[in-house]
Amino acid sequence: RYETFDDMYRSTIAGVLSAPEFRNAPRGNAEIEVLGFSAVLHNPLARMCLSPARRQNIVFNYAEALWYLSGRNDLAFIERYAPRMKRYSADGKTLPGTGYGRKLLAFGPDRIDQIERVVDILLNDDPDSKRAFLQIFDANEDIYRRNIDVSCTLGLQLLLRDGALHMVAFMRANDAYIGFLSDVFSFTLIQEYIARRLGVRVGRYYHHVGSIHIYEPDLERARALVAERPATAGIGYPEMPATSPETIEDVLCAEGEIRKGNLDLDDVLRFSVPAYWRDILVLFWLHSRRPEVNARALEALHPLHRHLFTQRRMEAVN
Ligand code: 5HM
Repeated sequence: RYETFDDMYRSTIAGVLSAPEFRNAPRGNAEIEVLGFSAVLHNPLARMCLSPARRQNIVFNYAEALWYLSGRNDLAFIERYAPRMKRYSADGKTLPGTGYGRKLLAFGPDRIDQIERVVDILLNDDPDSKRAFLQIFDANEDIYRRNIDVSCTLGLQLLLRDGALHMVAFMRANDAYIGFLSDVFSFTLIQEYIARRLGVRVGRYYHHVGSIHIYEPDLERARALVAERPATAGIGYPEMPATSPETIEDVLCAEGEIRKGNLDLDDVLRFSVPAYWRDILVLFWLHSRRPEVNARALEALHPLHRHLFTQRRMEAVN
């Protein structure tokens, strides 16, 4: 059990490095691997990695979580924040496996909004339910080697217990150095969003993986990360306020305007969404103006966002 993701991340990587069960190369990619991995995160708001050796891309992390909540799976949205995602798109337009948003908000031919369904079940149908499950991987996916983009996440279960919303994530495969960081970030943000929709506390986050692994090219950086002295936070974590689907739509709409260059900093700072979401828009705005770093925008950020953004910028400069 871990209090923060920072601890969970470091210790998981150390575990895979020190006691790999297998060395193999699925689809030709050499890796070390552990099977049947599980861990529990007690504070899902502590979803950031503070390591100076890792320098998490916080702008991408929020963009990915919002991309999931947008219900879209288009490359255009996420490519702006992670140009390398293009490699996983077979048609150059969509990411049907990796773009979980479509699965979450418009699953299958009936376009089931799985998030609204679990909110409705836990609010109005059966708060004790064990069925509030957001299915992601599905049997219609082409799982032969020829497909470059198959969902790694099987699904996310929500359980409302003693007034707190717990999430249990099931993954068939997880890259402990790269994917783990962004997956836990996005999933716990979705957990927090659903908890706010229900008006309940955020509970624990359980992470279960069939194959957790580190790819050969990342081994050196993974070793450097575990050798480093653990970072101490000392800064509080941002806490999401009550958020409706309309607020998410407003945030996505503002992201679109920032993308088109239509908003200056004052427009963003005045934008009528709760401060938590405005902070994330400031991150997108800063990203849109790179390599320039606007001091006033930086100053407006939550201290943790400022720390992570600045730390990442240093890497870009170095
Ligand atoms: O061969 P396979 O489909 O498993 O290759 C995809 C790899 O991407 C996974 O094994 C995992 O290392 C990584 N991955 C991840 O960690 C991919 C996704 C996208 O669904 C993810 N986390 N969310």
